[in-house]
Amino acid sequence: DELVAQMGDDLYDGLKDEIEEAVNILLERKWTPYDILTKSLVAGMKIVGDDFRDGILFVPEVLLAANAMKAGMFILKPLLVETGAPRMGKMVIGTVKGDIHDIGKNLVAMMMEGAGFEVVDLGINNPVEKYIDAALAENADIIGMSALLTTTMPYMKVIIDTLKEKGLREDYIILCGGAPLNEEFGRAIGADAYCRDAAVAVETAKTLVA
Ligand code: B1M
Repeated sequence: DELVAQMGDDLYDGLKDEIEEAVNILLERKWTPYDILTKSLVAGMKIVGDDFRDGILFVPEVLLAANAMKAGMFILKPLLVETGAPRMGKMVIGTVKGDIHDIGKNLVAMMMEGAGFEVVDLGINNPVEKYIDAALAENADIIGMSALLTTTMPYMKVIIDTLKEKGLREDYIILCGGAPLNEEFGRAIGADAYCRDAAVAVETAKTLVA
């Protein structure tokens, strides 16, 4: 699709207005919000990520791309969330300490809400106390952790170990995700599951709360 290819270019160039316009056009063409997310925005961000890794793009450009992506997600959010699905349970989710990446976490939060979960978003750069205080105060069923850096992902184990120390570990379903993680890592830190993407997070949460 020509428009989707153009969106890839526009995301790469950080063109927020163009991304918003294209998302609206795809909606008019009856694309589902989920397809718009995954096939245009997430796919486009992958290219940005590859060129960031390879030193072709730098932080300022990637920030612009991220902002354009967020603008697109902002349009899709109410459509993903308003499904009238029955209430499934409550999740607190945040990006771990030292890490400010939030696009993937936001996407997971949106899709969880769309699936009927109540979501409390703790934002970025969360120390262990933030997770635990919120999980207790909100009477959450699920704790979700996101990390995008190899240097911040070990902090997830700190959170789980602290819950264990306090005798709270078994009170929550603990899900983790983020690009540098894998299933083995999830097992090693003692999470209930590693979730490859937002759709998997929803499916896993549904299975585990049941
Ligand atoms: Co950053 N960055 N970044 N960055 N950045 C990565 C992660 C990197 C892989 C880029 C690269 O080199 N290819 C690299 C990490 C390398 C490593 O750790 N080995 C990197 C780096 C190095 C950095 C800085 C250190 C750069 C610097 O300053 N020199 C710095 C760190 C800042 C910090 O956190 N302390 C930095 C900064 C930034 C920006 C601010 C410019 C920006 C973030 C903007 C924002 O988030 N508001 C940014 C971005 C955008 C990226 C890339 C390009 C894209 C991330 C993204 O949004 N992807 C990223 C490259 C990449 O990931 N390949 C990169 C789209 C998103 C939908 O996918 O987040 O994977 P993702 O989420 C998925 C799944 O992983 C999963 O579901 C989501 C949806 O399907 N998931 C979960 C995620 N969290 C989950 C939680 C769950 C379940 C599933 O809980 C239940």
